[in-house]
Amino acid sequence: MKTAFITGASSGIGRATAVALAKSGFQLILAGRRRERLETLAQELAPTPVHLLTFDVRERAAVETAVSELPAEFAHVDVLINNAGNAHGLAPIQDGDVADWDAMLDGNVKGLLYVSRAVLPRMGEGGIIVNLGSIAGYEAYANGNVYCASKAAVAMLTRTMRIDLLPRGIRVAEVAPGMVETEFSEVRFKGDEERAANVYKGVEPLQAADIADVIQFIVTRPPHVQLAEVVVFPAAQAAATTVKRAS
Ligand code: 8X3
Repeated sequence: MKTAFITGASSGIGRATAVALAKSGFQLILAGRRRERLETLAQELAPTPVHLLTFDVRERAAVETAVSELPAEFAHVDVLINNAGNAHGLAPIQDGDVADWDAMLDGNVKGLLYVSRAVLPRMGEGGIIVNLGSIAGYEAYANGNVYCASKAAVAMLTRTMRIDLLPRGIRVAEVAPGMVETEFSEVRFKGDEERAANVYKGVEPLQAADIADVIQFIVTRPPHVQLAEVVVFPAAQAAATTVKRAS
């Protein structure tokens, strides 16, 4: 049985990916900050073997300890899904909140690095890493500043990881979604539900399961096939801020 390691598994795209990969016959290492949610998910996934890790990807020591203590049945990792990440705030650069900047750079960029560094020694020929980028990594938009920069870093890290890991036979992909309805906007707007709801107003956004489908496709390709970058929009979106809304 192949093993997939998913960060940010307690909600959104990570959770949906856990469901999709369980259906594809993977056993799962699910990492997240919210233990109770992970436990509920593990119950839902039964009889799929699941190992839970509770850590915040921003805490390097916690990441390293958790990965070093994986039990023998989960010691080899075939697929790593670097999904954990968030947007915090949407403000002009001159008004940015430093804590928001730190959270995005520490989580979206450094967290991805910490997890990859810890997990890579457990991966071998035929392994696949999928990094969750964003259309925000390809297009600048007003007030996106540090979030866009963090996702541009994910895009570039994906490309450079693919080069560095070529000799080891590890494939590396980036999935870059546009508008997906998850807790993303609630987190970005710090619980302001009205502002979050407005993001999806008059639009049928993607659901987490739509992105999970794409990830499932990437990680079930035959060994000679490497997806590199996949940008995924809902039908009503053509670019980061070009959206057709029903009035
Ligand atoms: C999420 C997409 O357009 O809000 O990463 O940046 S967007």
